[in-house]
Amino acid sequence: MMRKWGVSTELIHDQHVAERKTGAVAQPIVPAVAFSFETHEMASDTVSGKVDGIYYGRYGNSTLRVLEEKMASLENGEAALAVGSGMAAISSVLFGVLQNGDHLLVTKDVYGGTYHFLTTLLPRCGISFSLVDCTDVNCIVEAIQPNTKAVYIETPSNPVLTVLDIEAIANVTKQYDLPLIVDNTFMSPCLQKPLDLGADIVIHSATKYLNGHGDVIAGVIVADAEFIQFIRKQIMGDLGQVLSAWDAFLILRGLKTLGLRMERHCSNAHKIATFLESHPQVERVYYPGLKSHPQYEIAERQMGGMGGIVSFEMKGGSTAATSFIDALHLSMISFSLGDPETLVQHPATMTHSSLSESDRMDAGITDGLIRLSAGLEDVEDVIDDLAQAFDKIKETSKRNGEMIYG
Ligand code: LCS
Repeated sequence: MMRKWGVSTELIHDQHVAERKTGAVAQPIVPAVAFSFETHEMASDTVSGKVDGIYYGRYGNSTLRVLEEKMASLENGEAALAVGSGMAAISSVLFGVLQNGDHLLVTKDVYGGTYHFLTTLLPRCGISFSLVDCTDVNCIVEAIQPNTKAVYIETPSNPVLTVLDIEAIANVTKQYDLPLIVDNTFMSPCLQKPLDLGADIVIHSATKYLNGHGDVIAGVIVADAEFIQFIRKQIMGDLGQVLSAWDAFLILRGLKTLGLRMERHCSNAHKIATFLESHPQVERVYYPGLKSHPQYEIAERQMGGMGGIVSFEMKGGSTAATSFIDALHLSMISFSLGDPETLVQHPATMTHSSLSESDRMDAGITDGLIRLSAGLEDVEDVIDDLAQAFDKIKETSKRNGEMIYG
């Protein structure tokens, strides 16, 4: 029997065939909205779903199909759907599993946009939710209500990198016959495959590592073929969340280097986390690869690498954190993550500004917290940049007679 391909080979060759007419190796972009049929019967069978096919661009097209097949294969799922953003993936999955009167159980620290959707759009549709500490499976069991219809987790979480035991949570959700939805954005299928651990639906913001170059907004859902077909026809199509063929091409191109990029993101993040952990101006560092991380052992067992995101809390709270960010030269102040550039942001006032004060505190997002997305630079240059910013704010605080750093 042939040995199974390694992940980097899979990323490059899986579902990849040279274009038949010209032999082109790079993925052709098909911008077509309309797809023609030889007979009326073939057209009507495609619309009804009797035969699988592509018929109108709002429901997908042939470039998207290549991306979808590749993502299904990488996540070891039956089928996938590419959509216009990570939030389109999240909203269409949640609208797919929930309806008026239902309840959703959600891990207590999720991306701020997901929180915004939970607190604004879901209640308008008569859907309730509870934020739960999913590091303890007993809390999940206790929070299940008679109308609970799904469990939604993000691991590692944005921004404090809480690692959840997917297998242990899946054991509970299976017992209660609830679908387990996992946002796998921070890991990519290179580092974590939630379906293999018992999850039912995987979501990605492809805007991040999958595309990897900061020039596409996109999302991907991986699940069983029936659910994907339902979302494609009933939700994505009606809400108009489709991705463009050009963006699908860019993600397919980005995926070819995902293996290499993740290696560099992880090793840069680890070195940055180690530097930060020993720095006297830092109160606490959040990185799953550090032994001090509360779920270090789960991370070691569950993740193929510790990821590219490091969060840390500055001594001196909000003023220290924002002055530090302003003092950086190389790292860029920006939303998003998973780009070649090291990106730094202040979750309390940027990505997670929509959280209520108490939910923000429950999620561990203090005023002094900074999130850093390690880029692909030479890590010494990033560390030098961080070091000069620490020195600069220390001098300023000394000049102002503050006693933050002793
Ligand atoms: N899931 C996670 C874990 C995310 O971090 C994001 C975006 C999304 C889903 C939504 O993806 P999008 O619709 O933007 O493609 N995270 C962002 C962040 O941390 N900063 O800016 C966006």
